Amino acid sequence: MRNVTAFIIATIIIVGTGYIVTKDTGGGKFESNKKVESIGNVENSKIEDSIQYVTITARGGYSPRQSFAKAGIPTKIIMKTNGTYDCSLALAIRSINYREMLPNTGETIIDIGTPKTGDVIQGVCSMGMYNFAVEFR
Ligand SMILES: [Cu+2]
Repeated sequence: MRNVTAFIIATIIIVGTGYIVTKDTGGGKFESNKKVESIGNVENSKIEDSIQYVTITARGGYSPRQSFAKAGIPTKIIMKTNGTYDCSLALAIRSINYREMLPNTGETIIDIGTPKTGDVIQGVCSMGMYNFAVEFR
């Protein structure tokens, strides 16, 4: 298990480096923490006890791929998996130095602090082929 984990981390680092150079061709209109015009109209967040939760499902990619949430509120991302066995489990959110393997089934809560207006949180799988972005407005 330790070897597998090391391999995945190495993959993330190698692929992640290439990703920075080549950029994303699928949805690549956004960059982390830079102001963008708009990256979609899906709102997948709820506020409970003054904390905003943004829910992203990981299975064969991330859903919704592009969504928005409110700026200025302490925010956590809930990564949901349910029988997920593809590489969307190997998640990196570079702007907060997050790199983890999600469980095959479960919910993983990631604290992203309090985003400012225009911030974009971008997650990417270890191979760089799946991604999601949440814009804070
Ligand atoms: Cu992948």
